[in-house]
Amino acid sequence: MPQRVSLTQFLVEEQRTGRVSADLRLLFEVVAHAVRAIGATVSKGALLGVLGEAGTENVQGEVQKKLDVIANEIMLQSCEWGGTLAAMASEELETICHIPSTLPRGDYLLLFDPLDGSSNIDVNVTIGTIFSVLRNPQAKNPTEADFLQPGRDQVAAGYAAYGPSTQLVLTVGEGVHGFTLDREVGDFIYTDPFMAIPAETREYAINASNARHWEAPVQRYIAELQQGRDGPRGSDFNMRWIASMVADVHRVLTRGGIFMYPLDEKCRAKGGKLRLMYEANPMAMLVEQAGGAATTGRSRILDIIPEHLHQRVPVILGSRAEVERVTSYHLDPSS
Ligand code: AHM
Ligand code: MG
Repeated sequence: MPQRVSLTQFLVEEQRTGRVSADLRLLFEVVAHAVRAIGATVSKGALLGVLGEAGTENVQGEVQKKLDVIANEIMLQSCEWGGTLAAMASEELETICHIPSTLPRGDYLLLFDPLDGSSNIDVNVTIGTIFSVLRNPQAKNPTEADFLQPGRDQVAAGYAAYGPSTQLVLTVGEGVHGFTLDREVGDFIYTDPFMAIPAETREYAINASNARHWEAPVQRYIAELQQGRDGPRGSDFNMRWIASMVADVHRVLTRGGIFMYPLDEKCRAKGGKLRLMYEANPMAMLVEQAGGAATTGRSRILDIIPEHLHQRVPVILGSRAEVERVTSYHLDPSS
């Protein structure tokens, strides 16, 4: 029987090589504990009465599902006591959340989307948790401004996918590593070392119902793909859209492809659909670490200097050659 390496063993070995600090190791353990708890709640669904709407709206005016609220509470409560964090920020909270003064504080900032893909909760389709780790740039109480660091400065990033299996995927800037939850044992097992996005792809993901709102470069790119072997690409492409960024990005990391939530007329006033700090940045770090690329169509996501905690950005990520092609169409004035 092949030797099974648990997340704990993986992290201890990473700490020994110096790639992961003791505090970061503990932070990963704490996040893993939280996502196990969220995954267990998600998997019970209607049996726990956790489906449906919570009857509230979040700071961004979006209707909250019960599981959005529950997952947010689990992340906050699970992560505050570890002693490695100075503050947290969440999609579901208007502003940052300090670690209570009764608890020890650490040097890291944690940002998360506690339950990504909320529209899929009630239909039993894969959803996830996305997180990003930054350094607290000052010794005292961090402010919201301290969170506004470009994605290239992330210390770590990752996500959990609650699908047929629960998977945890993370990076500390030295490759992307995937773990699968052994539910009976309760351990994440190292199943996907050094995940790499295949360079060649024939698969794309975009919400095609927004087609009439897209900008010309996106219209051109998708039209070329849809012409298949009769068009300029000379090859047939397949389309997938799960409407859970975690699930769509997980597929891209696993078998390649391109994922796009571009700027369009519908979301232009907000700057995009997806949030920079706890959706685009962590996914961009993972994708780049897996050999892919991530841009807004015009510039590298990880180089954006954030202006707001809940800032939105266009997102185009995945197999490098495809992302570069879409980006070149955006930069080509004739497109
Ligand atoms: P959420 O964090 O509120 O769930 O919103 C983000 C989700 C992404 O997971 C997904 O890619 C996108 O929104 C789906 O958008 P659409 O409803 O336009 O398909
Ligand atoms: Mg989300």
